Amino acid sequence: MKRRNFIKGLLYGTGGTVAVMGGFGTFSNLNDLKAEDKGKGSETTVFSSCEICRNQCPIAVKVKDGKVIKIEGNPNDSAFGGVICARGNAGPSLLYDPQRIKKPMIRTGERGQGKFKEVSWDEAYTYIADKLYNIKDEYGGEAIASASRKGPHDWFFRSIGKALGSPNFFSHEATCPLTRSVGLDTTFGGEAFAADYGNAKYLISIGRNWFEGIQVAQARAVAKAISNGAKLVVLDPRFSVTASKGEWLPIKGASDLAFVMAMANILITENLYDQNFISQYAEGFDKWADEVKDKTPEWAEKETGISKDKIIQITREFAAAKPNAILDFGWRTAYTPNDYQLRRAILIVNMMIGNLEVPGGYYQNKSAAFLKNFSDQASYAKGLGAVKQPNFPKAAKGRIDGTGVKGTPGQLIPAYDGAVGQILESILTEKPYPIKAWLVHRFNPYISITESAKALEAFKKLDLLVTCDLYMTDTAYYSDVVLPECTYLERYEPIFDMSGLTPKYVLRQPAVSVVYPETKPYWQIYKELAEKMGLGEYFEFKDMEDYLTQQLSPAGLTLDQMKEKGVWTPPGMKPFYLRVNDPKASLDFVLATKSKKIQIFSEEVEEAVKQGVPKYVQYPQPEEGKFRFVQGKVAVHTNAGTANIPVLNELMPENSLWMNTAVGTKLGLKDGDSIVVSSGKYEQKGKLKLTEGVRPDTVFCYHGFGRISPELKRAYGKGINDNYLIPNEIGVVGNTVTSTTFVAVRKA
Ligand SMILES: Nc1nc2c(c(=O)[nH]1)N[C@H]1C(S)=C(S)[C@@H](COP(=O)(O)OP(=O)(O)OC[C@H]3O[C@@H](n4cnc5c(=O)[nH]c(N)nc54)[C@H](O)[C@@H]3O)O[C@H]1N2
Ligand SMILES: Nc1nc2c(c(=O)[nH]1)N[C@H]1C(S)=C(S)[C@@H](COP(=O)(O)OP(=O)(O)OC[C@H]3O[C@@H](n4cnc5c(=O)[nH]c(N)nc54)[C@H](O)[C@@H]3O)O[C@H]1N2
Ligand code: SF4
Ligand SMILES: [Mo]
Repeated sequence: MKRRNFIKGLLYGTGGTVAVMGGFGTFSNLNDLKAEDKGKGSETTVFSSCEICRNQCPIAVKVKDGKVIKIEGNPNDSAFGGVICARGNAGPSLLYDPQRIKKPMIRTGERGQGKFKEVSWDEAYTYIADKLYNIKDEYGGEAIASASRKGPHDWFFRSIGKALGSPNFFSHEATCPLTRSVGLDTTFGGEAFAADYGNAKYLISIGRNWFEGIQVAQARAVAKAISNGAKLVVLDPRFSVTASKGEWLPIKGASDLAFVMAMANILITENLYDQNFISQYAEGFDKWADEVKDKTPEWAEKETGISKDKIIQITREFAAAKPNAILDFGWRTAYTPNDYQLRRAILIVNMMIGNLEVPGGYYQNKSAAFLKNFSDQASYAKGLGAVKQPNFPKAAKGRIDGTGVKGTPGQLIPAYDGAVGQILESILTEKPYPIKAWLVHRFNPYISITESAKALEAFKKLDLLVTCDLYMTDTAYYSDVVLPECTYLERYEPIFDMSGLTPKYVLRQPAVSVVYPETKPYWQIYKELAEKMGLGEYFEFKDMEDYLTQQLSPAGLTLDQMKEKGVWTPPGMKPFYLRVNDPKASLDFVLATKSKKIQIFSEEVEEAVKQGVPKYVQYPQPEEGKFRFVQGKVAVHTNAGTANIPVLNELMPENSLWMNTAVGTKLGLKDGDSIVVSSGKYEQKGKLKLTEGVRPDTVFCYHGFGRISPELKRAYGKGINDNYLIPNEIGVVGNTVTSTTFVAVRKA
């Protein structure tokens, strides 16, 4: 394969052919599959969805002689336009990678020594079942924690711990968009909101990097807005690909709230905000106006490093484009401890230009359940059903992270997600009580949660660590039991609700039989484990076709119908914005707060953290010789998930530390130097990249490198693990905190 051709096909192309690297395993119908030998002898297309990241973009998988030869975007979905991203092309490279884990394994040596024996599934289940029941008997079911990347697997995966009486479930969200979710919840009364980038005339990003932190439909929508003449402004301490498409404002890290509050100040003093919108739909505006009274552009210039004239200019332009302008609410929103206040402030400034439920603004996702409220839309409301589960036993104790406790910050944390960083703390301190077992699915706490060394210490203290993954990840390497899943190209999954301006359902189905005969889909793994443990009653379905039928039939849809196009939206339905024809339309069904108003002042937030409107918190700036350390995504890798996938590893085998050229030169450092980056307690070795594209007081690296599992033979030992350097600070709403650590850099 020529690397250039591969790259050419990647981003906005039609999906280049990815050469399949590595050998083929034996095919078998052991598992998921009645997809038998789709496409034997001839080329066929199977519509499914990608999982190289959790966006689940719709795909068209080209299969020839029972093998995946190419993946393209599913042309049946206009928002995606038949396009996938660079990483999505790498599906076959993952599928046929001989370095995937192929059999269940049980640890035989010391933890972290990497000694395992291959076992049968039955032995693996028996081992886990015995350990879990012993731990439950000795410490109570609450000593079992479960953590996964949020997704459809949760329903199956979480059933094990729940059935044993544990309240301790965690998604990865605290490391990702949790502060945004809390911001949305406390301001609008729900999380299911999105931005209509494609129709915006003005876009301001606060770190949101659409062209490297990719979701294909969003990247296309932003690109469309720009090509239609929208202005893009990007606040980021480093020059991202997105910044290169607009005006880059290299803001001081952790100071964004000052910029946003100054925008509010200007909108008020220059009378540029939408008073009608605010008085009809919002409450608590006076308290906010009071709070931002002294947040002048002059003040914000000192905090952010962006000139007052620039802040005024941007705010005026933003207001002039109202209501078709978006101050973006971010995605990975874990910069500072109080990040959720930044997210609330962003939402409030948006509401000051009245951009809710209009094209080019924010909107509530139009799910079937939502549409039922509107007589002219109800015919499109085809809601999915769910497989029923009996009630789980009530947990004897509260959660370790205090989620749900009234009058504390825990009150604000969604119980579904929790504060995943707390698991490390509770294992080590045994407070509020010990955690003895950790079940991990599709998640790599070593790389993904802050303070990797603490994760290793915590792993060592556990009685049971189980990891289900595709690879022998760093966390798997320290586990007692490793469970090999088959890939997304080899399995069914529940229907994915991707509703936006219309309802949308996306199918995942196997394109080929399992490549490695002893790998299984998660639904089967957890169903079989539950049955082994005498908990089969929680898995009331025969197989995934049965599960999908139970899901689809209430919507009047069939599995065959879903297979035809891979995606479904109600035929004939137009994008639904509530205020497009009537700017005074009721938003009673959009705003699920008690008062049915936008809570600029939130009583709930006041009760939980004594800050009913967002207040400014000033974070320290790095002293001479130190740098603020920030991180982010790169277009050709997903988080901690792809560093070892052959073609993606070939494209980018490691990261480097970005430092401002003038500063580096002054320190006697050269581009490409081997360096040590130190946060005091912890150090990482890596390579230096000198660039104009980062503030002089900041260093940056791409996330997901510096892997310690020798079984990741391509990625092992390469690059810098950002989370090795960052302390495991738990933010106000349970979030991790990744932009307030300072580091020093020296030649290795
Ligand atoms: N190619 C690719 N696409 C992905 C992913 C991936 O791994 N790879 N991951 C997916 C996931 S899980 C997510 S959450 C999204 C993430 O999408 P984004 O949130 O857009 O991406 P990040 O790269 O995490 O963060 C964006 C930027 O924040 C900047 N930044 C850091 N600290 C600060 C600060 O204090 N202030 C400001 N203004 N900027 C700061 C960083 O320099 C970085 O450029 O992308 C998704 N899409
Ligand atoms: N310092 C710092 N920390 C960060 C970030 C940062 O920018 N800076 N980014 C944060 C963000 S936004 C996120 S979302 C998290 C991501 O954290 P994670 O959710 O841990 O990362 P992922 O890359 O999504 O992959 C997790 C694991 O899932 C496995 N996997 C992939 N597909 C499958 C499958 O089909 N089945 C199974 N069983 N496993 C599978 C992969 O092999 C990988 O080991 O990290 C966060 N941590
Ligand atoms: S954004 Fe890329 S990697 Fe993620 S699901 Fe979509 S095509 Fe796959
Ligand atoms: Mo994320």
